[in-house]
This record gives sequence, structure tokens and C-alpha cells, in this order.
Amino acid sequence: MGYTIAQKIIKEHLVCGEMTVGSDVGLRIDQTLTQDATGTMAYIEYEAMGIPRVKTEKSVAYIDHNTLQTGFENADDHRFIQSVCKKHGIFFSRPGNGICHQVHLERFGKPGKTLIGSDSHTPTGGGIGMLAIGAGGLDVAVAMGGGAYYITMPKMVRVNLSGKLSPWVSAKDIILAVLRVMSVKGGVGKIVEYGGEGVKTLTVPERATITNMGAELGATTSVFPSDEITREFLKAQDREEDYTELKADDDAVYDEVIEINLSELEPLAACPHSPDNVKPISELAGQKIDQVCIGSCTNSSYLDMMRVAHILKGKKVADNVSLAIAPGSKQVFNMLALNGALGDMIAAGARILESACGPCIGMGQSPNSGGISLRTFNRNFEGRSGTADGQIYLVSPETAAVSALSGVFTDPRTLGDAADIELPEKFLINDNMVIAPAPVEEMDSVEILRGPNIKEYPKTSPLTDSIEASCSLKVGDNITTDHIMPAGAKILPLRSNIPKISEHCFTVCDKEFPQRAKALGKSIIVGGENYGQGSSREHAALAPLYLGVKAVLVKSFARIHKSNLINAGILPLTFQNAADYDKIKLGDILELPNVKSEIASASAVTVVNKTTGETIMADCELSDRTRAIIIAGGLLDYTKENS
Ligand code: MIC
Ligand code: SF4
Repeated sequence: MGYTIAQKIIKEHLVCGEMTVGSDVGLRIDQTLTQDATGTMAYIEYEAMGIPRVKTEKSVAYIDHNTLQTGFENADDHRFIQSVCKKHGIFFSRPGNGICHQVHLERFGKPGKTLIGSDSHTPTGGGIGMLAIGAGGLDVAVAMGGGAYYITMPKMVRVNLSGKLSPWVSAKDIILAVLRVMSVKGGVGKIVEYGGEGVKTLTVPERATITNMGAELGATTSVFPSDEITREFLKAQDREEDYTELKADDDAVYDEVIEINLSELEPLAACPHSPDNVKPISELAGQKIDQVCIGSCTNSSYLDMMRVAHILKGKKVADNVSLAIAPGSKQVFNMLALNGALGDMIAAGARILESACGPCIGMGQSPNSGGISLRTFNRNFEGRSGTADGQIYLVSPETAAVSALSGVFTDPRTLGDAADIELPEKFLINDNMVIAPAPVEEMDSVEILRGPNIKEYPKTSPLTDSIEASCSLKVGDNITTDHIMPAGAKILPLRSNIPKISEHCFTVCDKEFPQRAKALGKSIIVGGENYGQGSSREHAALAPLYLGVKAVLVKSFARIHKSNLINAGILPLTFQNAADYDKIKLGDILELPNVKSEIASASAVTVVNKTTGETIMADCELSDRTRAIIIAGGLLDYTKENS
């Protein structure tokens, strides 16, 4: 039996475990990336491990999220990360150099290598055939120290692409079509692999748009083959030597196959408030809009930007629309500046932003009250834009640009012939905003610059024999990490300060939650399906930990959040019988009388609702390793115990 692309990379990097679906496998990690909003915590954790130099082939720290410096906090955190990088052997990508995933794809990613990143959109690297996975900061810290990264061996999904995109239909429409089929939880426990004749029609940046937004399927990662198109891209980035061919064996076996005929696709939009709420643009056409934002790690490549500039050239943005554009990297920005495309955007009335995440994470450009905003981003969760009742639609750059000019939802196909824009033979190479670490012999003299915003990792404690705690919050299905630990310009600067950031925990759902949980001292959260979907932010586990949350009891979990809970020593429990969800109310007192022995013996966990007298059975799906982590009180304690 042959192997899929992902299985080949896993096999090559396997340090322990069996490659059978559902079992835990440990992988050797070649490259890591962090961004600043998760990075400070990851580097605090790395320092706590006491390993002088990173052991990966390449580790890069990007500053791209917290770039609005409205107080000392972000600048202090950037300085801290820069000093850690210099000392410990990590490359530092300065603010302004671009969004981590875009820059990593351009300058560092290599086919066939493993990459983990403290950001859920790390699978962007799958666009050049990497096994690139989003993880919590602590997992990235461990990998930098040479430790394995553990995943549950996923099922394999093959998406067969046939045909060729029609003019004005774009890579974004492909991933929206996949989301329409699979939904935001359809990818949990799976790797999505693209194949078929249609693959040859897609450039690397287009493939990367698709693997990037595979995160919204809940998938472990997504991957494309590495072929002649990959070689051409790497050659244009002046690193052809990084190329290796990668393809699935002809007799590779997939658990699921999805057919997408590119020729049949039309421009699509993900409507509020979920990336899988997909409708054709033709159905929305004519509705008035207020804002358009073009950029983010999904759609800010040179190709995307050139297509947008071409549409805007010689035209004017509609009076009712505010258009913001953020090129994804300094490379893209600089090329647009030199070839005149930037001038076309400015002339049309676009507001040009720095190369960073910006509006995608609520760092500025929040829309007006109830405003309709078309964005080329990957997430449209409620409130994420910074405007509680903002109506965010996720669309392709082409749809976004055309609609910015008309002031209403517009199907770009109405524009007539599309321009044939191709990738350049050579990108502009200038890595002067990537700072190399100090040589080993100088590392001892590098001082770590810690600002007052940086506070310690919250206190953890080993699992107790029993737990008695109240239900401090009850939430429904598809709770995102943006609900649990909101981001945005006001809250993101607190990422290094868990006591302060925890004051905002779950306030999107319930303003009283932080005070209530703190007053209770110990508590349990109850939720529905796909709990914790979205980002990799471990703050969505660390803030609850700080507030005394001992367990989260839900119908099902999203992958990264579940592992962040385990790393923080919080019990991830699932109802054996989903209907038991109705048997717990806010304020009920719950007792887990034998929790430690049940966890230790891999048995079901008994939950007694002392308020109603009913008993509920819960599962706690753990491997031997994660069981030991939970018992120790989290990954840091486990690592200390085992080193
Ligand atoms: C996001 O898109 O939600 C983020 C902000 O990039 C997060 C990381 C974070 O919260 O810092 C992610 O995707 O992991
Ligand atoms: Fe940044 Fe948005 Fe991409 Fe997250 S999804 S890394 S916030 S651009």
C-alpha cells in the first residue's frame, strides 16, 4: 500500500508511535515560527526550559500582530522577543517585514520539511509541500528545544481538483467551496491533501491561500504536492536548491475523497458569522456595502495585490466605501512600489496599511456600527473585527476590489475580460529586516530586555483525587477562541500579562464571567460541539487556568484548543451522551469524586451534579503521554519532572 504526501513526511519525521489513525505520533520538527501575540508567552516558556540554543534547522520569530503601538506594551514585547532571538539562535523578522505565513512561504519554507507555528494558519506552508501545523506556544517552545511534537495520527482526505478556474474565479473560491462541503468542524482529526489535474493550474500563492484557510475546516493541516510549479516559485525566490519533488503514491489510500471541478466554480462569499456559511456572490449582488479590506495571510500575495491594482487602475473607490489594503510582506509591498501598482491603488483612493495582520485581528479598521465589510481574510467570527455588530463577509481579492468600486456586492465576472497576471520570474529579494541571531560564542553576553508588561506563567497544580466545583459558564456550539479570549487593539497588548488579560476572558458571551470565576476559586465550563475552534492562542487556556477553571465539559473539541487545555493542566472532558448537556445549568455544583484514579486508569470520568442529584458520564480522550501531562498539572510541570 502506498503513502499519501502527508504520510510520507510523517514517516520521515517519526520519532515515536505507530502511523495508525487515532494513535499518538511524535514528530521531529525541522522549523518553527512564532508571531508576537503568541510569541512572548512561547519565549517565556522556552526560557523556563533552560535550553541555551534552539535545536531546530530554522526558527523564526515574526512581529506582525501587535504592531499598533498605542502604549509601551507592544514595543516592549517586541524588544523582549528580539533579545531572546539574538541570545537563543532564532531569526527575528522585524515589524514591517510582513505577516509570518506570507514571509515564511517566500523566504524560509521548504517542501518535505516539518514546521510548527504558534499560529493556527501555519498550514499556509502546505502550499509548497511542507507538513506545516498550528500549535500552542508551549508546544513550539518544546520543539525549539529539540522535543518532538505530538499529533493524533489523522485520517487522510483527498480533494481532487479537476478542470480550470474560469476568469475572475479565484483560489479563495476553491477553499470556500471546500468549506461549504466540509464545514468548520469537518476537518477535525484529518489532513486534507490536494491532487488531480487541477493542481497544475494553480500557482504556489494560490495553493497557499487554500492551505491557509484549511485551518477553518478544523483540519490538522492541508498539503499540496511539490512539483515543477513549486520549483519555479522557489527559483523566483532565489532558492531553487530548497526544492524537492513530493507526490502521493498512485496506490495511496484516502479515508475520504472530495471532487471539485474548478471549471464549475463561481465567486463565493462566507457570510456572517462563520467561514462555512457560504453563498454565491450572484445571490448577494446589489446589496450596499460600507467597507472593503484586502490583505491578511490568506490573500496578500504579489499575485493578489497585482490583480487588485489592475482592477483599481484609473478608477475611483465608491463614496460609501472605505477601502483598506495591506500587502502581505515587505517583498510584495516593495515590488508594488517599484512597478507602479501601489500608485494605482493610492490614486483610486485606497488606504494603504503596513504589511501586518491589522484589521484581520481587530488592530484598527473596525467597521461602522452594523457595517457591511467585505474582507479577503479567513475568519468572520462575531465581534472579531472590533465592532460587535459588524457584518463580515469573506471574499476573493477580485470580488473585494470590484465591489469597492461599485459600492455594492458585485460579481467580478460582470467586468468582462480578466487580466492575465503572472508571477514574476524573479521576486525582489531583500532580507534586511530579518536579523540573524548572535554567534554561539557571543550569546552569553546578550541581555534579555524584559518590560513591565511581562508577567509570569500562571500557577498550575497537579491533578487532585477529586474535584468539586461550580459550573461558572454554559455556552453553545462552535465557541471560538475569539469568544474565549477576545483579541483586538485594546486586549492584544495584554498577551504577556495573564492576570490582566484574563479580565476579558469570555466577556463576549458573558460580561460577568471573569469576576464570577475568580470569586468561585474553582469552576467548570460547559459547552457544545467544536468548542475552541479558530486560533492557536494558548491564552484561551491560560486565562481560564488563572481564573481557576479545572475542567471543560463539552460535546466535542477543536484540536489545537484541546491540546492547549491539556498543556495548561485543564481537564478536557466530553459528554458520553450529548443529551446530558441539558442536565447542567449555570451555578450547578459538580463533583468528580474519583477523577484522578479514573484518569490514571483511562476510565470514563464520573460527574455528579450535586444540585440535581444526577450522575453524568464523561470521556477524557488522552494518550499515555497526555494523561501523564494532565496528572502532572500541565506540560511545563511534566517537562520539569521528566528532564
Ligand atoms: C488569528 O488569526 O486568530 C490569530 C490572531 O492569528 C491567532 C493567533 C493569536 O491569537 O495570537 C491564530 O490564528 O492562531
Ligand atoms: Fe494574522 Fe489574520 Fe493571518 Fe491570524 S489570520 S495570522 S490575525 S493575518
